[in-house]
Amino acid sequence: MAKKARENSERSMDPAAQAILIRADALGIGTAFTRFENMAPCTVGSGKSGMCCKNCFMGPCRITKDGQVGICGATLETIAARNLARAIASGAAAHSDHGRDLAFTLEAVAQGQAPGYAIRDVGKLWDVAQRVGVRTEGRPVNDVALDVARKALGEFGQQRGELTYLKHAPKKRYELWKKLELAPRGIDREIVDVLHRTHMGDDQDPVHILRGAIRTALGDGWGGSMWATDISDILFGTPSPKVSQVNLGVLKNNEVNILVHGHEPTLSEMIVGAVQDPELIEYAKSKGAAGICLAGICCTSNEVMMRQGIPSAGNFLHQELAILTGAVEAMVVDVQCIMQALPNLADNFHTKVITTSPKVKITGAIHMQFDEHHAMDVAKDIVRLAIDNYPNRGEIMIPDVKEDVIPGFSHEYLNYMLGGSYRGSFRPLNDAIMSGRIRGAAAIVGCNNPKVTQDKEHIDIPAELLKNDVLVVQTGCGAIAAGKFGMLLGEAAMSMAGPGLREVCEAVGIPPVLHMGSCVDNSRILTVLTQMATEGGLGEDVSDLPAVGIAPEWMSEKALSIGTYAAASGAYVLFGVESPYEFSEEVSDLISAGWEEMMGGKMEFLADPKEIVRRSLAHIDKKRADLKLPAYDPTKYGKSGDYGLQDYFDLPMEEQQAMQYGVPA
Ligand code: NFS
Ligand code: SF4
Repeated sequence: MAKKARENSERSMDPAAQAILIRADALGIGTAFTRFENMAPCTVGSGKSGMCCKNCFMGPCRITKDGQVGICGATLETIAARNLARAIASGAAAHSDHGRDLAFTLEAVAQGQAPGYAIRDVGKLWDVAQRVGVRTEGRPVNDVALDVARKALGEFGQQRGELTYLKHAPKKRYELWKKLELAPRGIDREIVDVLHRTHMGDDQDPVHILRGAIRTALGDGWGGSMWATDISDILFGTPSPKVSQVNLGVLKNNEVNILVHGHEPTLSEMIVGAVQDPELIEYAKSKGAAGICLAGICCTSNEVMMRQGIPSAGNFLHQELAILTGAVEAMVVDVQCIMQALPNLADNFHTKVITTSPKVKITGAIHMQFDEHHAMDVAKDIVRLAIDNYPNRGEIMIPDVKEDVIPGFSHEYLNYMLGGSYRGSFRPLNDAIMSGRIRGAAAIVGCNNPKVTQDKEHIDIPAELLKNDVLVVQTGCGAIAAGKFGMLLGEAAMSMAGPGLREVCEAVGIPPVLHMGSCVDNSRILTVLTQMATEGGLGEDVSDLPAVGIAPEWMSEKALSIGTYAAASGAYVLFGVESPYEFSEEVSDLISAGWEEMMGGKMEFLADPKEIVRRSLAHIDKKRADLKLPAYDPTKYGKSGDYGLQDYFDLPMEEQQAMQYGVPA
């Protein structure tokens, strides 16, 4: 039986989304929101009342009772652990393969075979080279870049030894990984290892299976993702704060609208260049458009927003809504998080969906294969096709909803911001935490999921944490959600943060929610946590820090890989929505209490956002106490959080929107 159709306000808390969902209903067009409501629930697959194994074709085996086993005899625990391990391997593969492609691009650039690209951040190249043991003194930039690219490529196919970046974790953490034999040997090798050991008839000890999965996830966080971030910075520049805008209102009613959606910055950066080509702008005008508007969706959007200030049309659940405006000439996609629904949906309008990755084709989409050796040519062809499509536009409806944002807080920029260019440092941040002005820190990351109201938990959870003087960093679709609701602006410190946090934000000149990039950029958070842990005063390992990680609306396998490497790095990670592994008490305990005992970090799944906040604050306070820091006292720095928008989220939805967007309730 299908679930019940929901009110639009239950589907999304974003007024832009709500407006488009009304339009979708009027046009009789389905979206992920309605498909979710029409989907017959599978209780076994959701983890609530059973567990399903499809690892061999004697099955599928559905385990719905205690003590029941699969045809091969596999227990509930083994099946749950194998399912989790496979999801982690898939997520790690996606992130890491993204990193590999960037390494190939860097190699081609260094060899002069990728016209249009350049090493834009030589400082970062030097920094990375030194970190991975590539000699720099007196060498030409391209030689160093080639060695760095090959060093990176080598780490994917490495068979023995360990990944280079592991040594940049706090010393205690690195030693723990060595002791527990969790240090990944090579990025690809660990992914293959998990796929092998979860094949029918292999590893059948849940603890042991998940150790393999931890090693794979560490190969993502401290390998594939970290390389992806570093090489992106080398090629396209290390992010620093930019002014930009977020939400569907960034689309223009009289310009050619092109959306880049997916993950890798390689093609989207070229499209950023192509849309500025005077010839193409003239061409757009010849078709009756006033110009060309480029915007992003999902993590590609984060990549080009934090480096080039390109606006974001929205996060994961906005991909269909953007097409439903009728105002998008082309949606250009590469890899990951691209709904197969797009080409069919686009058939209702004039929008062209263009796939570009050699790995991704979608029936009904136009394929224009991207190749870093001719990147600008491909980018210009795509822009031309979008322009040619402009005259085919029908009736459009762009919600007048957008918000200013200041994204781009890289680890490097935070150092500069806190200590200046001579004495880049985390000292002021650590001091603020030690004195109790800042109670602790939270990284809020991850997707949208139609199982919960779009963006609601991405906003409610940080709002509550800010009130409690917790500094928040965000990445991925969560960061875009925060942007939509004004949290990525300095003003948010005044209206939403507790007095201690507000004082720090004002002194340093930062928003209380820092946009740190895309999901592969969670590696930046690892670097930040490492520096906080080694700066002095907050212990000596990530597990000592008064900090948490939260994925409130997660949906992708990548999120599980991120959660696992964060936990294995010492963090307490809380997932919202629901637990796919709930039916196995043993595995649920293993990844929480079991992992905490083993490595000081853990993962928990909690459907109730209030409980997520409660446990986050309790964890932060416990870590403060363990560090012998003064207990957090909300009254110490003035009146705590009883001004401005602090009661904002207790208001009914219409009144929140009235305050946020100035529209009458
Ligand atoms: Ni992250 Fe980025 Fe968004 Fe989720 Fe998908 S875009 S890699 S997986 S949906 S946050
Ligand atoms: Fe069933 Fe075992 Fe095959 Fe899984 S591996 S489908 S539990 S027989």
